[in-house]
Amino acid sequence: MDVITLAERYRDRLPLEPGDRVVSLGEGSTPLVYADALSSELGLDLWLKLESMNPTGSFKDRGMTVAVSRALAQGATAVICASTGNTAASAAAYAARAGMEAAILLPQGAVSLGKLAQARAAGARLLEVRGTFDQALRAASALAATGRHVLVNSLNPDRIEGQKTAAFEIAEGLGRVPDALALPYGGGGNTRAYARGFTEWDAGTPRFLAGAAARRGETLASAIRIVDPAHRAEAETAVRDSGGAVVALTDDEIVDAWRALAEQEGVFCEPASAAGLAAVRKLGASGTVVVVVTGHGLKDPDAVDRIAAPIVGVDADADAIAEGLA
Ligand code: AN7
Repeated sequence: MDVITLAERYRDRLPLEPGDRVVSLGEGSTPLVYADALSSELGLDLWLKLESMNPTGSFKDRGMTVAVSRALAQGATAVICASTGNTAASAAAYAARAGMEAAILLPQGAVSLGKLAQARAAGARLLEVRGTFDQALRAASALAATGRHVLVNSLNPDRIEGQKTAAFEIAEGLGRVPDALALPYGGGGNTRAYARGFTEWDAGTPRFLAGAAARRGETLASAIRIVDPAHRAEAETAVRDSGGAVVALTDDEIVDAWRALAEQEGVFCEPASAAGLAAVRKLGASGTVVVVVTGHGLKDPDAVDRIAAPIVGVDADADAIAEGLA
């Protein structure tokens, strides 16, 4: 038995041809879990869509299965992306599975440990660009335009097509479209993907709460350290049309939400992934609310020093241990 791919579940809604080889790692079908403690705290019905449970630990895999499958079908032998880390980890894994090369441009000193480890392990060509993510993305697009590499950033429309399937799963899982949907807003590709997904599902659209870093260029949430969102116009129009809002968040607000997810719900995500919850807490919402948890906590172990208590050393002795626990 092979894995059930997104392409099989949503075959009629994705741009894949019947004969195409689908490059899949079993992405999608992620858990939608009820958040008891946070629901009580906020006075609403809060659900968490754990996109952190995708094969490489982030929502990017939904888009990457489609983008890499299409690149393969078109005869490409190499993909390229610029990335704050999760696109890199995903592109590296799916390219490896497809037998393709992956070239990855990283903003200097700005990608967390786990994501780098994933991309390196898959054998991707990693280049650290002396510059920001925004500069690296422009360079990746320019190189892709010369022909050998297919760009697998979300400027590639196949990425958005794949990512829209998360909206389908949420509507199916709840048996209805939620009243609000909150998620992090970096480049805006994912916001756009959810908007498209709910539009195609054709049963109403939730209010979108898009949590962005107030200080985009400096936030500790390195995944969304993006100054100039590639999808700003479309993403913000979709948010506005839904009656929702873009919510500018301080790092303290993001860290508080991140701690609440881990300590109150047992959901360990990377800091950027808490921006959806932070947006709900800041702006308020009502009814049935889905918070999208976009990436796994193990991606960014260094960040844990910001929330967790230090580890205490003890002798292997019951009295000393009891004292250590006091
Ligand atoms: C965990 O990997 O841009 O608003 O290069 O890794 O669609 O950009 C990652 C973005 C949210 C923002 N949560 O999504 C990349 C990259 C996590 C992320 C976002 C990202 P978009």
